[in-house]
Amino acid sequence: MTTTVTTEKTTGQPEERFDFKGMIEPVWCPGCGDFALLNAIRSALRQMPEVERQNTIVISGIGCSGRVAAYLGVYGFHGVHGRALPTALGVKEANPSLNVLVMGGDGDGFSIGGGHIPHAARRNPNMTYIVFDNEIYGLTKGQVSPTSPKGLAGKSTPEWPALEEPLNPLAMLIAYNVSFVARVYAGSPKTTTQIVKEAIAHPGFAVVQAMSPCTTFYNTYKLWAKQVRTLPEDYDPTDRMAAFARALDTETMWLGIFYREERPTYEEMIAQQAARLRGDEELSDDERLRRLIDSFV
Ligand SMILES: Cc1ncc(C[n+]2csc(CCOP(=O)(O)OP(=O)(O)O)c2C)c(N)n1
Ligand code: SF4
Ligand SMILES: [Mg+2]
Repeated sequence: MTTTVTTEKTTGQPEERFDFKGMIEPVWCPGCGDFALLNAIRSALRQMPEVERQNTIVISGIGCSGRVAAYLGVYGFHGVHGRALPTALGVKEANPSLNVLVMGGDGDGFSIGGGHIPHAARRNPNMTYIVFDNEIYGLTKGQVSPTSPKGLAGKSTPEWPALEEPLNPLAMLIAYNVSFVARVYAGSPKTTTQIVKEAIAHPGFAVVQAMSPCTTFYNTYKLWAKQVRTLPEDYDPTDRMAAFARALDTETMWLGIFYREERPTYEEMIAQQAARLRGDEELSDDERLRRLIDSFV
């Protein structure tokens, strides 16, 4: 059931805001971190007057987390495993006025779909990708994922603990020059809401690693509770080397915005290129006159 909630507009007048609840109740296991992330994302959307349900779409991957497309009351597309990002890029470039949110798991985003991230980063589309990272394949019953710690024996492979080193998604995203890189934790919902808002407001490709314990196949609540800390107040997210240093500190699970940079978005660049090819780009009077004279000589 969907309801509306009352918020205060900047004018001080109460405004009815849609609560961004989908029509389907989540079927996640009790205690799954995805519940807290879903609620934090809904709060973020509610607090952003510029985000309306009719101009917002969630493109999700396949996995427990991928179900989120059905649980948010906006347009949704539950795509193919590992292909949420290219699908979202197509949607965004076809209709740049949409708020495009991409969501999926660590397996979906960093394993089968991992090759799409650097190319999205190069293009810098104005969209937000939230990776629900439980360090396990939840939907398919507990196989180890690209972020599982070395030595973790998934429930489906109890005699064969992971031999591989885990990926470091934050270091990878910073190396790819993703223009907004952040980490949040399901156990810190207020910070999550705040950072998701900033990610959506960021004019460019924003990726948020959202740590989400899987109570059924890899319950990390106690472990992560000891590891999480918020980035210090004087931390400078425009300093890329400092961002690397924090990302490489794997003893602490730092939460916050690691890195942000503003540069032209793919939509802006496409629009400029198209205008240039059509010959209707915005030119100064001097430039128009120069081109007119050139056309006579
Ligand atoms: C092409 C393809 N390969 C494999 C699968 C099987 N599969 C479905 S979900 C999934 C992994 C889910 O893990 P993750 O992305 O971390 O999501 P979670 O369930 O943990 O939220 C896999 C391997 C599939 N659906 N399609
Ligand atoms: S299997 Fe894990 S990730 Fe999937 S719904 Fe259950 S607790 Fe959540
Ligand atoms: Mg997972």
